[in-house]
Amino acid sequence: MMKRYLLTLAVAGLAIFSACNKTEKKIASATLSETADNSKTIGTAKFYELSNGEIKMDLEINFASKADSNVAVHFHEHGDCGDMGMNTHGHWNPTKENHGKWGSAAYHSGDIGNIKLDGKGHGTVSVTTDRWNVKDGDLKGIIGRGIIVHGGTDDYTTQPTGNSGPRIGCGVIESVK
Ligand SMILES: [Cu+2]
Ligand SMILES: [Zn+2]
Repeated sequence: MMKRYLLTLAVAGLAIFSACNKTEKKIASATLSETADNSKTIGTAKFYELSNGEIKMDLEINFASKADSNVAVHFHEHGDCGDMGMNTHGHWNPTKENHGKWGSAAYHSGDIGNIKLDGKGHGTVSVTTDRWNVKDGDLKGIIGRGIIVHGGTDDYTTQPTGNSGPRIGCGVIESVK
């Protein structure tokens, strides 16, 4: 009797879980590679549109040579990873704010910030925001932006970059059809 009750609970839980998932639609993604060797993938970013119009990003990094350290992540203006990531130019800044910590009084719309990597170089972050969309030519449009992984720690203060160190990883946000 108890077993059956638990099973019913589990099935109900699954149903609720999948119902929630249906409100998320995958709309964009980026594959991040080492700037020094773009055949080496060091992470992925997946973007989902929520039913309320906000965008959620799940970012995962696997960068063994950066184990037990912080890496700083930002969206940069251009989706060109050439010249060791320099072709992405500066931080994407559609709202003309200062560089800063995500969620603070002022920050760029792609200031994801520092991600702690574990002993294997693995780290994740999820961000949900109304600062992004996937509309062509829109001020908030993220398609075609670069994502840069830096080798240092973002101090969230130095303008306009956070003094985040060299550009060691890079990817381009592409729409998913
Ligand atoms: Cu950056
Ligand atoms: Zn910034």
